[in-house]
Parts: sequence; C-alpha cells; structure tokens
Amino acid sequence: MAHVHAHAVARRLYSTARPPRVLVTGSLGQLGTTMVNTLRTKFGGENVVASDIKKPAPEQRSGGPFVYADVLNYRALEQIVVDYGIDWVVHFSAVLSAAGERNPALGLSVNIDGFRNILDVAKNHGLRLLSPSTMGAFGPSTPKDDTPDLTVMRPNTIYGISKVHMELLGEYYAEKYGVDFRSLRYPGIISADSPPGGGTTDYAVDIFHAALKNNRYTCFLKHDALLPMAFIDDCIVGTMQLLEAPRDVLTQRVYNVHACSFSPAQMADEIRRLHSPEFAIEYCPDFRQAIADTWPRTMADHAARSDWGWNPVFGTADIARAMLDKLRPVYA
Ligand code: AKB
Repeated sequence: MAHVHAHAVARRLYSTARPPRVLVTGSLGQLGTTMVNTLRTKFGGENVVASDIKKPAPEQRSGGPFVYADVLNYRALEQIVVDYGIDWVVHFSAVLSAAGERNPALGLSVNIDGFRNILDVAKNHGLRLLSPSTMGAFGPSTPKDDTPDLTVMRPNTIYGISKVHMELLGEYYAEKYGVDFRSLRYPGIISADSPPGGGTTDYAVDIFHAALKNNRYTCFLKHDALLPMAFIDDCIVGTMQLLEAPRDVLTQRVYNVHACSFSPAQMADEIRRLHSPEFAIEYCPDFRQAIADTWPRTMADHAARSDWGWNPVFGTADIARAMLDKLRPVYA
C-alpha cells in the first residue's frame, strides 16, 4: 500500500514540481535518435540521458548527456541511474528478428539478460520502465488477421521468444514488486533519418533508398508478404503517449499498435505512382521470408486507442510520400 502511495505521490511530483529524468538505452538505434530528441524537447536536454555501446556522431552528442551503457552490466546501469537521478527508462536495446537468427547467442544475452538487468534496476530504484515488444512476439499458430492483444503466442524466432519472455517477466515484476512496466507491440517501423538494423521489415526502408539511388530494388521478401507497419512519427507519438499515460488509465501492460498493412508489391506500386513509373522490383526471398510468414497481417489495437489515445495518421501512401520527400535531397 505504502508502495502504491509512493508511486501516486511521485506521479503528482512529475506533473507539478519537475520533469522526469529519463534514460534511453539503445539511443543510437532506429527509434532512439528521434525518441531522445522528442523527450528532450518535452523535458529539457539535461533531463534525458542517451546511452548506447556505440560511439555517437558529433551531432548525436549535443543537446544533453550521452553515456556508455552496456545493458549486460547491472552495476554500470545502476551507476547511471544513481548518478543522474533517473526516474523513467525507455529500453530500446534489442537484437531484432533477422539479427537474432544470425546470432542467437547475442540475441539471448541482449534481449533476455539485458532486459533482466534493466528490470532489476527498475525494481530496485522505483523506475517507470517502457520496453517495446513487437508483432514478432506472435508466431505461426497465432491468428493472422486482426490479431488480438491476448492470443496464442508461440513464436519460433529468438527475437520473438525473448520478447514474449520480456512481456511476461515485466508483467510479473509489475504484479509482484509494483514495477511500473509498460510495453507496446510495434509493427515494422519506417524511418528516413535513422536506419533500421537487422529486422525482417527493413525492406520497407531499403526500398526507398534503392528507388532514389538506382530506381530498382531486389526485395528479400515475396511480393505479397503483407505485414503491419507504422511511420516513425506515429510510433514516437504513441510511445510518448504510453510513457506519459497516468498509471490508472492503463487496463493492461502490453498493447498491440497497428497503423497500416502493405506488401512489397503494394509499396512498389506507390513508388511507381509517386516517384517513377519505371521503378523496377524483383523478388529474391531469403530466410527472412520464413520469419515474415509467422507474423500477423493485421493487428487489433482497440485497447491502445481507447486507453491512451493511439491514433496513427500515416497510411501506406502517406508513408511513401513522406519517405520520398525526406530522402530525395539525400540522393539529389
Ligand atoms: C523486425 O523486423 O525484427 C522489427 C520488428 C517488427 O520488431 N522491425
């Protein structure tokens, strides 16, 4: 009870006294850069600590603190939390689906041992923890259309297995120790400013670079591999909404989020329409097609919409237009 009361007091303090201090792990990855900028705009540069195991580019060093943080090292994480007075953690460090199949040992250590460390730091220091999950947490026996939040979850990739583990362990720590754990199951995220790294949905970013560079693309998925996707702007708005939502509006801890679904052939058509009728695509499916085959075609996200306001605005054509507009100057 005292614990619950302490959290309620803390929530009031954040809204009245001072902004939360936020640690972002994996801050140099596809989502980290934009998320750090968004958090800094909202809470102030000094209140957002960016971290990674890579060396940041000079512009990624500006605007607030950057620290080295290996999620496999509990003590080092704890030291950052103590030194910077961290209140909330956004945990982006993860080995994605394709990378996890290439290097299962790395996937298991980062996604399972690393998450365990983050969760223990959250427990021991009373932190709010947002750690994204993925549609990759579903598997071949999951219903593929309008996949509900609560359904069969028997993934057959290291990434999927480790994310189911993450969801369940987060819920366990929430129940048992009162950790304010929150998660959302991302579809494929499409961004122009920061490249994806090691996912099955990476083709949906690569295709734009290839279109602008060579006007042709060889796709590693089949023409009709229909998958849920979202544009990074929607993804970051949604992640902020869930992060900031008052605890009492959340009826669950893990939420599906879905914006639109398209296949490589459908996106190629958009590129022909918006960029060049001559754009050529060929299909050379590799092991990633077998991963895509196990994922939903669409996800039901009613709970995210009604509990904390998930409301994506980018559909397939909007994503294509936004990507072409952002990347055109790069290849001009
Ligand atoms: C991947 O393709 O592995 C990721 C994801 C859907 O989580 N983009």
